[in-house]
Amino acid sequence: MSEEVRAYGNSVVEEPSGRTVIVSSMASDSHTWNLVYLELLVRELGFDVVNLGACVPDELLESECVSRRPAMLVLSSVNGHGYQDGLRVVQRLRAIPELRRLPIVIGGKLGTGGPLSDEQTAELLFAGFDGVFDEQNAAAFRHFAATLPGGVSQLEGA
Ligand code: B12
Repeated sequence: MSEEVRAYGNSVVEEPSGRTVIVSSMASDSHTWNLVYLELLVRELGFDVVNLGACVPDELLESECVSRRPAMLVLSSVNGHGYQDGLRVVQRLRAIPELRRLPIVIGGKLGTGGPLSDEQTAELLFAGFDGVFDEQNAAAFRHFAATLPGGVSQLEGA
């Protein structure tokens, strides 16, 4: 086994590989092609991807992040509830000590009235997101991901 393991509670978790990114929807959202798109995009950036799929319960997101210790968590929502779901989920994740420094971003169609307001975006960032990407802002997301350890820019520089 190449990765170090250590005890955590009643289970055994792997130390972060630095190359795995979790892509996920949140509990209310059943759309899936957005996740397929993100999985391909993140792979193109040089990462391995674990795609948790649609309608992911908060508890499953928490346990997957704690056990896999990914390089980043990418949340996607397009059903219009992303702002509310995102606020709830990121506060829960940030309350877990192991996940306080995990890069967490969200994107998609996050509100019901078009793009989020600057105030709503600021609230999501204040609640714990490292990036909030409107659906038209894939370039900014690519830039963010490429600066993470394990991303393509790091590999090219090696
Ligand atoms: C197919 C579809 C469905 C299917 C989904 C089937 C499936 N297996 O995915 C079904 C019928 C189940 C469905 C249901 C609903 N849907 Co629907 N659906 C669509 C539709 C027509 C296409 C979505 C799609 O697959 N797009 C293709 C993918 C690749 O594109 P995308 O999802 O837009 O994602 C892009 C960007 O948003 C961005 N992106 C997404 N996530 C992220 C994350 C990051 C980090 C970044 C950088 C970018 C990013 O990148 C992607 C590529 O550009 C859209 C309308 C449309 N034309 O977009 C409505 C749409 C998303 N649905 C909508 C709604 C309202 C619903 C329902 C609430 C309808 C209802 N009353 O029941 C339910 C919600 C169900 C639920 N619990 O979530 C609305 C959402 C409105 C909003 N956000 O304000 C839309 C926009 C339709 C509309 N114009 O009103 N839907």
